[in-house]
Amino acid sequence: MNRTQAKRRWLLAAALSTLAACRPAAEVPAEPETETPVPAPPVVEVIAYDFGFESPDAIAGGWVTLRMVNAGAQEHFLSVYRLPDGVSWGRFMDEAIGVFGAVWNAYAAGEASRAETWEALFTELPEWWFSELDFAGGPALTEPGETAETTVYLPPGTYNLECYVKTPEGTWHTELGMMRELTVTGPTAGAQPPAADVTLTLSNYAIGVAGELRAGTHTIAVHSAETPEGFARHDLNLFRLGEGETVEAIVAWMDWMDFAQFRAPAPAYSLGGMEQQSAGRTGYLTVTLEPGHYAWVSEEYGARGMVHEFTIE
Ligand SMILES: [Cu+2]
Repeated sequence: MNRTQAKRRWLLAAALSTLAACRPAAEVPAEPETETPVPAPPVVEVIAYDFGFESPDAIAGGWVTLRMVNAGAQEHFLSVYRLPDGVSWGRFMDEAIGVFGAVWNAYAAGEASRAETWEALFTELPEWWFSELDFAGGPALTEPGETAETTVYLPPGTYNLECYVKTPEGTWHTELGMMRELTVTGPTAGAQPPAADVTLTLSNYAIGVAGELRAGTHTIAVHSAETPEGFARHDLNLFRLGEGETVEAIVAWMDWMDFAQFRAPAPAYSLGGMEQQSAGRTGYLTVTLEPGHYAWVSEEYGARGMVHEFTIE
């Protein structure tokens, strides 16, 4: 290398270093993140099968994502509710489920009319059934082979996991084993629910929709604003309607007091939703929507107008 070449090299290096010094600030590597990330809720997997739940005996509470895998051949859901303090799962089975069974069996045997049976449920079930059960939500009706999840808040306590769809022959899934005790221990530190892009508000008796449902994945907040006058609390089931399938047929099928109804299979494809929540609760569900025709349908209050049909282009 002669002196001229060396000088050119030096000039080039100097020019490059000047350019580097003039880089816009945006290209300077950012400072490392110092904020503590908010922990996502832990995922609790529950396998629903024909007929039972495979789930942990005990979990930590707080915000929890309940993921239900339907490994069965019939639709299942995962209703999750906390028993009153001092009521053990065994006592719950005797005093609530036992009473429900006796009232239902009298109805099935033709010893009581539908109206009398309805009345008997309100008079014979323990008062705490109506006032103290804390319905926390959970994945609603889900087609065999599908997985559905909800993120809900679980305070410590004793819970019941339940699915009461009927078999094609008319037997409650609960009678066949779809009831399971779950113990929830002290809250998980700091877990927060996901951010929602759509909110569905359930009141007496309407579904309020805030936000827009488009093709893709959504996190939907479902807020139960009021306690309905009926047997069940507010819930929402999501269905995809095929050719010729109607919301009217789903609403008729949801009538669990009709012996011929609420038997698997459902009259449309079920994609989860939010099981019953006590008033004041908000739960979150994540769903991926492809183009098609859909409906949100309340189990007990669909006949009172709690349905919402929508189309994804
Ligand atoms: Cu079931």
